[in-house]
Amino acid sequence: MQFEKICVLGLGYIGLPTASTIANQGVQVIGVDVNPVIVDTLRNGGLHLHEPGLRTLVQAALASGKLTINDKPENADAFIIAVPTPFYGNKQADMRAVKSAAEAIVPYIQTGNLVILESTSPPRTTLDIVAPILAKSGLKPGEDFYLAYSPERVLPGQILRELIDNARVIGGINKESAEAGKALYAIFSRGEIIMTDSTTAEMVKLMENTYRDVNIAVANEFSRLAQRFGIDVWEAIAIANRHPRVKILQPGPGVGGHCISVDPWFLVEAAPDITPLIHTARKVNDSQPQVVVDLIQRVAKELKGCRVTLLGLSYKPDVDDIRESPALEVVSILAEAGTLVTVYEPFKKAVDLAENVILAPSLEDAIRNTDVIVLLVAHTQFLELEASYLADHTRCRLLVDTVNGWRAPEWTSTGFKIYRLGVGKQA
Ligand code: SAJ
Repeated sequence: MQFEKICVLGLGYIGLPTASTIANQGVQVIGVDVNPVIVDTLRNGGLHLHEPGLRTLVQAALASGKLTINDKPENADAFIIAVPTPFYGNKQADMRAVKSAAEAIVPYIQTGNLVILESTSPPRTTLDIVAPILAKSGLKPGEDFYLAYSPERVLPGQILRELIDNARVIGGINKESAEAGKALYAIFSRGEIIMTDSTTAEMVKLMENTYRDVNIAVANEFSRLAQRFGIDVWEAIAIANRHPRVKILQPGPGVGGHCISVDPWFLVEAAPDITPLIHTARKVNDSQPQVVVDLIQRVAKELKGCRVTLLGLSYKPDVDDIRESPALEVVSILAEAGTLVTVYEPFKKAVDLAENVILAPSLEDAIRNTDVIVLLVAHTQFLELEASYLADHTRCRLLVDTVNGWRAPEWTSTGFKIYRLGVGKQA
């Protein structure tokens, strides 16, 4: 199958890099987003998200004239849907964006076209939700046009490299659709392209992230056990991981991001009677911010009125993404308890936080007048902080490290008292 023009719906963390990468291969791409702020920002040469290398990639695509930005689709050879699939408060998948993207394609789809869904979705979404919507065009899915599911599996922070190098899964609603999908990704993918059916491809994606969530949950539970039994979980994990068949992940303040903290719920929602382990893992990880707050309370003695500085707000190191970040939960539990919270997040200039929470413009401002400093996110710039620098900029000597980011001996010899998550014995 030949692709002269491709329409990418959704210009977020996945859609924008994908659209730009394809355009940079010389194919005409229409990038579509329903958010006028995103459309305007991109058209004016700006960027609405932070991802290493993305600015250069997008600018090259726009400058070449191969990428154009629009607020609605147009006729094309292929349509890629890369819109968000969040969940509602009750943990049910919110499929409105997928449905409206599919609806938006209906007037433009033509015989011989290919439609690919990339958004992470509950099992059978391609068959039971997307196919019937597209069939409103009068064309038959799988017969008159190809339809496939291909999950994005790139790691935020590494998106541009992984987009090209990772193995790709293409699940077609029939073999011809999988073949058409393979031809599309062959435009830019250097990884292996594996063909299967659409529901298997949906499950593969959910299984990958659920597997990781469950494994992080066990690491978090180990950190609680370590605390209780007076050992250092980080030391114990490092030793256990020398076993050739053991690879325990890292405990921390919880699991955030738009993927791992969301996707397992799609399986729990789809089959609650047979997913007790997946459900419990989610609850363990979601309760980890409370474990962090309990640790802060032990250090601060009294949360009410105590000045606490939190370093980092994003869901993981060196990204600006705060979606589902456990750090936000730590902020709100502390603020609720009457703690005077100051946050410093180097990747964010503005964040909507509770009224009494201060977002400091710089590290110096954040630490100047505080009682406890808490390392919540292992941003490189925090890990590189020297104990002597901190000692010179604050009178606070109480540190809480939730990510094993600071080597205790260096800090204690400079006069700090350091409390680490998952460490029941003090340095
Ligand atoms: N985390 C831990 N301990 C660990 C590893 C991670 O607490 O040992 C936490 C992180 O701090 C973060 C969360 O888990 O809050 C998720 O971070 P992550 O780096 O594990 O994953 P994501 O959400 O950035 O990206 C994942 C990836 N999936 C897998 O590694 C199986 C990525 O490949 C997917 O494309 C992405 O989800 C997605 O879009 O689904």
